[in-house]
Amino acid sequence: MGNLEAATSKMYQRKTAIPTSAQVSAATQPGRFRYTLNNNLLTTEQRQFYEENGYLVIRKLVSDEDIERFRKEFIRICNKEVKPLGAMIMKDQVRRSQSAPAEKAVNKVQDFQEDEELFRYCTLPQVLRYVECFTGPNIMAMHTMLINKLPDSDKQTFLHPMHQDLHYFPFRPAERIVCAWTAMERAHRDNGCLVVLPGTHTEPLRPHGYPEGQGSVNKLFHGILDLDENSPRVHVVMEKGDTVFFHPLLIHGSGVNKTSGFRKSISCHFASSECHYIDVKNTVQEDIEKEVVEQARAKFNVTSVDLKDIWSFRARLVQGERMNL
Ligand SMILES: O=C(O)CCC(=O)C(=O)O
Repeated sequence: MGNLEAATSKMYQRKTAIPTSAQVSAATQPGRFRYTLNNNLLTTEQRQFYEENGYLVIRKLVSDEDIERFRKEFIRICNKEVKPLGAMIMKDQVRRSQSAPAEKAVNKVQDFQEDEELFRYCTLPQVLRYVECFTGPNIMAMHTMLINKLPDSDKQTFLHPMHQDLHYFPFRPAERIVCAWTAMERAHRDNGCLVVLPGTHTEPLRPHGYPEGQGSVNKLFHGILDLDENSPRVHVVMEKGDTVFFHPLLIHGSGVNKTSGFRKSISCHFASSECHYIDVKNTVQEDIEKEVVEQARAKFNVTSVDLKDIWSFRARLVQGERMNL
């Protein structure tokens, strides 16, 4: 058994294994609301907005104090003072070759589920109250990221091409998955705020890859290959602590950072623990499976790991009961 599998089986034994489809579809509201569940938190207008647009911004949800703690932990990780198990520390391709200091070269810390300080983000009660409106009460944190959008180089490597997050996820249903993305400083057009195509969460998953001519060379920053560049876009300008919740089929991305500062954000994709894994063979997700599995096998030096193992390793229960994921 390799390191990853051993860690997975030791740490993540399922509490229960209850069949899912009936429960998940029972949780789906018939008729008016498809993407949100009945709750006592969202106003009808907020629900309607998410139903129509696929995203919802909640102002000032995360405190300055928490954000400062996340920022300090990010610097500790960059400086290798802490090395969270399984975390991927991704350096920008251009800055890496220029041997810039670590915090000026690291553009992403992914899979920080083993870092207690950063993972606190995924357990913040004020975030989970909103998450529950989309996932229901049994909540898994599935995918974590702290993005440090670096000042642009002439190669435009900090652009995040337009994509649908479901491209990366081998679990369903999409309606019971939501991303929470919190601005760690003001995010605006000049430093590469999120850009969304409202309403695209109602469309199917599209083929993704490395789009040509967009300047993005960073590993696994996939984009939609046949995107209509004229589709109406919204630049989601956010203040520090503002949090946007969005659907995994919503087409989104972010532009280059034209300022001399950084643009940091912390995010987590949450899913109902009643979601189930799917086999992505012969689907538009087949290629991403190969790339992710190859990357994990190289990183953990194991040969027998598969996509489901990788996701089980990342997944953490943050509220309620663990069912299928
Ligand atoms: O933070 C960004 O710049 C982009 C994030 C993004 O696209 C994502 O989380 O899927």
